[in-house]
Amino acid sequence: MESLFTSLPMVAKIATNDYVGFTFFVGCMAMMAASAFFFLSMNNFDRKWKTSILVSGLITFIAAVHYWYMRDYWAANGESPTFFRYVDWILTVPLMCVEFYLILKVAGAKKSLMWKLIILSVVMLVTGYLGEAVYRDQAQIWGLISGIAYFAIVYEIWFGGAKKLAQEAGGAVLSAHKTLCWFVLVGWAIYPIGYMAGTPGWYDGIFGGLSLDVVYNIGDAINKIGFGLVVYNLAVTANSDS
Ligand SMILES: *C/C=C(C)/C=C/C=C(C)/C=C/C1=C(C)CCCC1(C)C
Repeated sequence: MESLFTSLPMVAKIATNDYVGFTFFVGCMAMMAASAFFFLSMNNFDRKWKTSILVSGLITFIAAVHYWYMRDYWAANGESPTFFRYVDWILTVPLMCVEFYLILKVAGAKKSLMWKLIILSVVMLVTGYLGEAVYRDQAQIWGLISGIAYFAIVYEIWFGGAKKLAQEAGGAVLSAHKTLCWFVLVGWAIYPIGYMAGTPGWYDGIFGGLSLDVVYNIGDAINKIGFGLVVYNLAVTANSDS
């Protein structure tokens, strides 16, 4: 009997009160399901929207793979998988910036808009990583710099060039742009809460009791899958208009 068990791959147990492990597990499944949904529905749309749906699928697929590793890492070490987390973000957040560009292309969006958003997002994430993983003693300062880059993104899409383009496009594009703007303002604001929960600073008394990973996992599910569904909904609406 023993040989049977030793030849089976070991699967780590998930304790009933391990909320972090649970959200990694469910997050992984949700990202996989969302990817299948976006990829399989891609061909129902005009060429114009196909790329946008493809990018939605890529975002959830990249996340699914990282969640697979993060779930394992957590189960094996009981520590935050900070490295995998930020590798995931550095790939998926710029892709979300690409989504803004793709849907505004109908109104003549230029690549410079896309690069501006991508560079700001990279600054936001690299400084966040430095504060969370490298210079934890100075987490407040790095978090502040990251927050400034975040607000620059919010400003650009709510009031800057991206907003003008959305207004020129009007109709379904304008309403999808507005919804995505809300995702960035409210949905993305979940992340600094996770950061404050997991790093030392003046905010310890406020967010210290929360789990950084649970907060990040909730943020990812809302933002990655929700963002993709907004784009999907735009493609459905615009497809039936034309
Ligand atoms: C799919 C992943 C997404 C949408 C991740 C977004 C991450 C952020 C908006 C992170 C922002 C941060 C700050 C604004 C300050 C503290 C450090 C960060 C990196 C957690």
